[in-house]
Amino acid sequence: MLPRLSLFAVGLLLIGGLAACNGEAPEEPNDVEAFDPDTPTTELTIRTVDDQMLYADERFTVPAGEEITLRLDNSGTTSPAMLHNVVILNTMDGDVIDRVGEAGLEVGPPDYVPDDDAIIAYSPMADPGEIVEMTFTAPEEPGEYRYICTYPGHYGVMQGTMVVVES
Ligand SMILES: [Cu+2]
Repeated sequence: MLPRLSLFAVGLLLIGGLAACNGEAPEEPNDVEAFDPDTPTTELTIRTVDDQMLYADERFTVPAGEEITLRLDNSGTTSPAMLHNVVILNTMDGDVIDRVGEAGLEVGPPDYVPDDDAIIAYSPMADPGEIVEMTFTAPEEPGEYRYICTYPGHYGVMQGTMVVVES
């Protein structure tokens, strides 16, 4: 009887240890302010939706040719499934989106980003609870540009639109 109880205790300790590891993710979501998706800006933070494969901000607007500072706030808590990045493409073309999105799996960690001419810029992978930052020069050509998350299995639903307007 005693050995069984001990095993049970060890099991509890293991579960406790795992819970402690999960505790690295913040209990509260990051306190990041929303922005107006239609007002041109050179500095902004895109958020994700809790533990879903979704950007909370699926659209933002930047002035053409300007230096942009873009942060990604990963509000998820589940690792490793909810790693996210932002990969900005020079197109809205569905074939290109599929090509880059599916290549993420082949490339693997840490970035999951292929070497592809269609990529304007990309962020590091953000762990749950992490905010990552990227800087890039906005395209000179006004229009709409797709951004996607290339973590395996995400790009199909995890997409947004960068709008470039004349500055
Ligand atoms: Cu993702």
